[in-house]
Amino acid sequence: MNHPSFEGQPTIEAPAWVKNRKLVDWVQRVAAMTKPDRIVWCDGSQEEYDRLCAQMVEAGTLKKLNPAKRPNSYLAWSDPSDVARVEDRTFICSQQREDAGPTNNWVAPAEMRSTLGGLFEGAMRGRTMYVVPFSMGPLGSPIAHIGVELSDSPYVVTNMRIMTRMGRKVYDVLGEDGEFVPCVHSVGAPLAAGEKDVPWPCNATKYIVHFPESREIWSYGSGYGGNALLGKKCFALRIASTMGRDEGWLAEHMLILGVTSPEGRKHHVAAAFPSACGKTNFAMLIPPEGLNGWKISTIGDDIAWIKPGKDGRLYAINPEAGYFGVAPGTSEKTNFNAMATLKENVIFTNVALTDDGDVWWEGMTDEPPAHLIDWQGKDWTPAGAKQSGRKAAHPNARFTAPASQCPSIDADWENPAGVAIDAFIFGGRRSTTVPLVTEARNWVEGVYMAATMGSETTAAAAGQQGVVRRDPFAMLPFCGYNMSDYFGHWLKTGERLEQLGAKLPKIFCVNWFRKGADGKFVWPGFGENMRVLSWMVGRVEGSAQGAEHAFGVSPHYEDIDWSGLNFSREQFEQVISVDDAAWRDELALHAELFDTLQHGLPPALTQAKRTLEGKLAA
Ligand code: SAT
Ligand code: MN
Repeated sequence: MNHPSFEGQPTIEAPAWVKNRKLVDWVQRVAAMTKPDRIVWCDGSQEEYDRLCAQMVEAGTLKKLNPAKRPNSYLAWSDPSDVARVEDRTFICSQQREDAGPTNNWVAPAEMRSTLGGLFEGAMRGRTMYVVPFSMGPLGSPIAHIGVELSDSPYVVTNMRIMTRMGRKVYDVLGEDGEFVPCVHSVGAPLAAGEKDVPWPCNATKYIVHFPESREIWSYGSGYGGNALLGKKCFALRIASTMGRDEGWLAEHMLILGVTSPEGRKHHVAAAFPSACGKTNFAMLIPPEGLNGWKISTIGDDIAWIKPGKDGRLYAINPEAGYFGVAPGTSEKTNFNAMATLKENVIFTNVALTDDGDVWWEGMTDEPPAHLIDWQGKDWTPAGAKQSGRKAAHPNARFTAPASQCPSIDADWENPAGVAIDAFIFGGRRSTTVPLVTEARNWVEGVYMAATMGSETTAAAAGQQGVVRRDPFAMLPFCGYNMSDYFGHWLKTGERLEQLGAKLPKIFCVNWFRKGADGKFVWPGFGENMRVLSWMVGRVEGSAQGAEHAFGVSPHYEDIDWSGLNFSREQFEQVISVDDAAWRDELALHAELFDTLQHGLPPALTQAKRTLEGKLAA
């Protein structure tokens, strides 16, 4: 198939296997605007991946790691200013401001299009524009959707090949007139003729823009993670959440796991935690000593697409094909399965380089190596770090690894029909107030818990860390529409399922992060979280006991299986207790949130709040 060239532009010859006219037209239009030197239609092959990696090694973007230690793996160091998502530069440009809601940055679509027009004009000069077709979800699954990203970053192409089903097969599913979400990405660093490139091009000006009505994504100025791998937060959460609102399904910031009891009964759980709060660890959990009869299998570690089935149950798929996980803190002890997943075929970003050509990060081993090159390319020694406090790896350093390499991967992880969800878990990072685990007494109370969730901020987003902010459903940075309407959508989903006569999934709220007077975490977390999970399974099956308090049901000390762990009644009290004064303050913060979200806030939630206040006063 040949297409006419136009002035000043390279000939856009789509390969014969690209049959989608709309796609070819769009590529032409974006090329005419961004003016790349050449266009490469990616096929997703291993040869293409290897070639791009070799090119990036040549350009200094990647270092090839020692193949004896870490076969087929690479290390990228980003520009020090481009290390996390930029929430204040992320925009939802719906026609109506109210449709973006008070928690999103909104700019009128016409105004934003004119801004983007200026930024993208000639933005890819001197670079290659890659056409990256990808499927979020198993190819052809009724829950999956297709996107195409045009990017001038080979780092994006190689990461997208790990994170999504990327390549030629997508065109077969797309056919001549299939729908796709168009995603345009530029690092925003055009090259003048003969100008030498830098290893990590980016721009101080950043725009991460979503047009929910036309389902478009435009990203400018960053090469990093959620800013640039547009299938992930931009498509699979912000755009997909609006698709879900319109079509009656859910796109959530959730891991998905299978939990099999010692008796062989299997359940599925989807759990929402904010970025860098341990979703990957929880999804790959290995049961501790004493609970070895239990088994956890991994379906996804970050995003769930969930659609109601005809039987009234909710079926979830993981739209991704890889993990973009936080490296620091990951070790054989904290996440054995992740470490096994990282043995080969990995792209590391912003971790440290060892003298023998491997990687290291804080928490990977008890003893740091005697010498490293840190993520900024500087010499690093443990003694030097003690003095300067400088980390070898950036706190938001990441690994990109294929999901198929995870030893705990669930047999159904690519099942196009998804898995039926039995329970939802919502969790934040809170050093005080919120108990280890609480079960909501009903769907509305569960939605209330999730809606009012708070969490201390982490390094996954630029900005101050460790301050509590409300993060409803762990979706604050990811909901593509009005948060109040999103709550309404959850309530409606529950009503619809109930009408179908199905048993609704139970909803739990957890907090692994309560601290004692010494400032240390009281709950050991990681594998020990299995004890909490097994209690939840007992509640789902109707066998486990609990104590009712103002906010729901929590276990007594006796209701948890403590075999193999020394955890005293007093320690348990520290993580499970409900302090009335602290909760009165907490409810005042819920009131603040509800004030902000007033417009369109479902009355059922205001009512739920009044009920809780009544119970607390009683
Ligand atoms: O940078 S990402 O959005 O991909 C990771 C995260 O913040 O969860
Ligand atoms: Mn995430």
